[in-house]
Amino acid sequence: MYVLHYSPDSASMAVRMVLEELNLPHRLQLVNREDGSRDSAAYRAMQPLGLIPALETPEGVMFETAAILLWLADRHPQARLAPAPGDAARGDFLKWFFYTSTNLHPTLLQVFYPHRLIGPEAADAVAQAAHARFVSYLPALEAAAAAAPDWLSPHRPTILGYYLAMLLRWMGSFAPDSGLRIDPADYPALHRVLAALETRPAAQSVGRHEGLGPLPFTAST
Ligand SMILES: N[C@@H](CCC(=O)N[C@@H](CS)C(=O)NCC(=O)O)C(=O)O
Repeated sequence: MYVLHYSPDSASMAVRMVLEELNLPHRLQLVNREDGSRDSAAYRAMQPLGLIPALETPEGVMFETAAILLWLADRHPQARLAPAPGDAARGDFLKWFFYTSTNLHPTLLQVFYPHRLIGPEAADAVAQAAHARFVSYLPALEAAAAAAPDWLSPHRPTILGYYLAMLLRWMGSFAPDSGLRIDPADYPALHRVLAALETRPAAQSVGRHEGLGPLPFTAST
């Protein structure tokens, strides 16, 4: 039995959707982000930085969203949520999956939490700069998605699709006058992936439980 340490509308969301997508029995363990439980020795033993998510598996604890998603896809290859090792498309998929986890995700965190990097006097400038960098990453991804490869397509769910959908949901959540909002409709191929994914039972079910609204990925448009 998997145990997902989660918090609503946090990075556990994509993992939870993929667990649902794979119909894997799992228990949810809410991590309270306010009461310091992320800093407990027990939680740090699972996730050394105290971040969400962590996934307990029969073979040990997994952490880092991208690692968990890839591990799940590889463990359950019949669902084809990612090209399997040995598949000719594996290389292309890996490039864009790591592009997302090493560029988009950390940069997004700087947009949301600039004060973790710098004092209040420069926090706004850091957020704006990180936003510009995040935007600069999107045209290449949009071009990759335009070819609707099996690993990022509106025709099938994939771990890269869920990962990107989550990140773009958050970037779409800023107020229009903040200068930080990204409208996924500006990226039509990616938008098609998000619009298809958000209708899936897995996304809808998690969306209901976590209060993400009826269109969890494109509502900002
Ligand atoms: N690189 C980590 C980042 C995870 C992360 O930043 N999680 C956020 C939630 S979205 C978190 O735990 N933040 C702690 C907090 O509440 O401040 C991963 O991909 O798992």
